[in-house]
Amino acid sequence: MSTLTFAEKIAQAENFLPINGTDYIEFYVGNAKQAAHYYKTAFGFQSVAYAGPETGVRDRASYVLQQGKIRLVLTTGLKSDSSVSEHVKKHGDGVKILALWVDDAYKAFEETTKRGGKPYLEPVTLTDENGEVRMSGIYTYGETVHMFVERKNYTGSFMPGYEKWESDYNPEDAGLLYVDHCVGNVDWNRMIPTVEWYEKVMGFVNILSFDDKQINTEYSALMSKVMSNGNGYAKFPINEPAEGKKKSQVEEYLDFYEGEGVQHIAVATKDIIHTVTELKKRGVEFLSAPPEAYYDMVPERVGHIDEDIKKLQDLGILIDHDEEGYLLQIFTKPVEDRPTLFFEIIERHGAQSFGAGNFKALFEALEREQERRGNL
Ligand code: TYF
Ligand code: FE
Repeated sequence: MSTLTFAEKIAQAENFLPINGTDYIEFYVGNAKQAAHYYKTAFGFQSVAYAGPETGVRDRASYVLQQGKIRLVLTTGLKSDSSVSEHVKKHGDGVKILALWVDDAYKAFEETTKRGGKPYLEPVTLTDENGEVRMSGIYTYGETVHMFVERKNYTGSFMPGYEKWESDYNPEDAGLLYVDHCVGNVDWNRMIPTVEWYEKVMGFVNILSFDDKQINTEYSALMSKVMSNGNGYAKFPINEPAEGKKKSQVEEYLDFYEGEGVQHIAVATKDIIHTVTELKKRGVEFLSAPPEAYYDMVPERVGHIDEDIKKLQDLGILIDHDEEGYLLQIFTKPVEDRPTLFFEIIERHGAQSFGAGNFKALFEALEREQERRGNL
């Protein structure tokens, strides 16, 4: 049992790859125009930029949305031979790129590829009248990519190649602020190699681990290790399926995504009651609430929290704590027809952990959905 705090653990990370945060998350989807409408209407994202045939891009169309510091890019292929269309044919809608904001995209590429990172994009400098953006990229698990984005003085809406997207339709935001963590699902026996890849290639450290004994409800067995960079601004838990009574939720994902990929994106809010109330009003579907007994136990299990437990219960929000504080979290159902990517909404009050005390309640709710799909 380690006695280091999270701050002490992440301080052990190497710093050959300074990261300032998540720059953007790019989804490859079947219909970017409609996906953009969904993320505006249901999640409260705002229109930022567009690239497509009108801006000189021939094979794809991309819509950039923003809420707080969270930037999403929704990209679709315009012909079946586009690499975007091929990705969507295999995986369905999903995350292609987890882009990290770095100080030096050329150095990021050099440092990571010399440690074994597989190139996706050689360093390039993109320029327009608003300045310069430098980018490079390497593959991580599956076909997923980490792009390194350097934007010291760029004043345009997103990056060269995109035009400002001014829309007459601007639903109010829902209080989402920043990306807290992005979770990857990897194949059987691939968690340890993936963790070692983050250590060696990216200089990350393992700050938390859950084995299949801890994460095993009746069916939903999995193992998980959380990787962090040196300032905690980039956190990537890695899940692997484990043997259980029936099919692991991670295995269901791998079957339907047809490979490894991003399982969930956790986005932070300062007022989860407001955020979740808004999202529900706008049609976002969440996993069902745990039973009454879960909420009866909260004072005993977690201690004092500032929020009204009754309100959290009405919304189905989960509560957990660690040595450093508490956290509130809730999970959407998958946002595609394939049971693949979903979102987590999280509000941290000191706690830097991931809600291990909620695993049982959470995974039982997940299993009810898995059962309804006939995949248990
Ligand atoms: O990111 C995490 O570790 C938590 C817990 O399928 C979690 O959000 C882990 C696995 C999973 C769903 C949530
Ligand atoms: Fe999470």
